[in-house]
Amino acid sequence: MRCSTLICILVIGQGWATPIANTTTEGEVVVQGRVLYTGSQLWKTRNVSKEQIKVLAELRDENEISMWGGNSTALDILVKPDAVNHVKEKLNESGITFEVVIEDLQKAIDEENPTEIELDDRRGHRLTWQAYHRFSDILGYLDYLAETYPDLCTVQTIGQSVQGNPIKLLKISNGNPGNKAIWMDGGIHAREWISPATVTFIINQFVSNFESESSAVQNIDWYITPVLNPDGYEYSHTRDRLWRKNRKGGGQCAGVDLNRNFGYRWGGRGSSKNPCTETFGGSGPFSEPETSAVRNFIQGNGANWKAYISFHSYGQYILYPWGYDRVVPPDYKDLENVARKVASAIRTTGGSHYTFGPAANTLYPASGGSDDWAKGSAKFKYSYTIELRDNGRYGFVLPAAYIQPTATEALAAVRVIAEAAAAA
Ligand code: 0X9
Ligand code: ZN
Repeated sequence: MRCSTLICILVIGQGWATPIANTTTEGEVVVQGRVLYTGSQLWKTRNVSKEQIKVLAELRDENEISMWGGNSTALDILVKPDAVNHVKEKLNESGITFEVVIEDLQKAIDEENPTEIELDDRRGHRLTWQAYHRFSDILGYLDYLAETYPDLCTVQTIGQSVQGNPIKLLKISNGNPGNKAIWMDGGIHAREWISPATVTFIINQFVSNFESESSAVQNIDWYITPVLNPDGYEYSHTRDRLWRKNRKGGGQCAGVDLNRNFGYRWGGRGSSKNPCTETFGGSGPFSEPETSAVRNFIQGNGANWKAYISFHSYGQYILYPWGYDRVVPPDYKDLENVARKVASAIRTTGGSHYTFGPAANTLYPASGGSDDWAKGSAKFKYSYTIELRDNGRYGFVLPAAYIQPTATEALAAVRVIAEAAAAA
């Protein structure tokens, strides 16, 4: 940190050295070990039929596009620079309507995160909610909390990632023995930077204004892991902004999708056996240290678990089980009612529209998710995946200026879930 008397400049990014260009087998340009997305475009397609989806799937298999988010009503695709003309032809030929949302993804990436921010006389930690921070800043913040609020906050390491990074868990508790418990995690998917930023924002609000929170919030034991996939998170900062999985293995086909690795109906629809794909579920349920750390902690801890919340991005959804297929649990009405209240609290707080519903029906079937395991195996009454902003204007590359508005809405969401948990 560079400091004058009152103002500190926090340097967040890393410097650039002389560029040496390389190309991956995927056709991406790598400069100084960093994947560049110069000329890649984000397109939004509309109302894609089952037949038209096949065209997109072919283009994906030929490595001309990759799927980002949304569902068939509005599906976002990333078009590789060399494929722009061919994909345009293909889409026109098959009657798929689309609009270009980001002309040059690398430019959007370069503008997403300020590298220097000014801070007023800050002591004790480097975390802000004006920029996306590196894993070390987030860890430093958790340690700062444990030191500064020893009666309220404790930090423990519940496991180690594939590359040996600590999976840290913050417990916020007033120590009341009758408390119910809520689990929150962020950063299961590396590139969804808004997720850890939102989780730490919620932590900050709870801890620094604990007395002004509702009695429901105060009388819950909060167990919070802001970055469940630290290796992937760091990799998305230093090497490839669009990295999703953990960093198991190496080379072109590294990584397991941690949200396909949880052990409830593992290996079913929407998860892949091919390590080279984005949705590889791993060699077996809980094969990964990051997911097994969650299972071991939750199963061994004996807390009175009531709600499980996983933060992801993007698309603005409140999803509840099941995700593995288009079916719902017997008490889905309870989950639906809370989800409706969550959506309305978000709307009132920040104006954003969040769609709610069972995950497989609302988004797509995908097995091995944390939400399904929490509901199906660990028997949490309420289990949600919250897909944060936005709706595909920036997608994963959401500018840092949106952290505070997004997280303020999410805080309202969590308060609603706390009320439901307290009453459960
Ligand atoms: O596909 C996912 O893992 C989640 N979407 S994301 O764009 N963040 O990757 C949705 C998961 C919903 N839950 C289940 N399918 N279980
Ligand atoms: Zn995700």
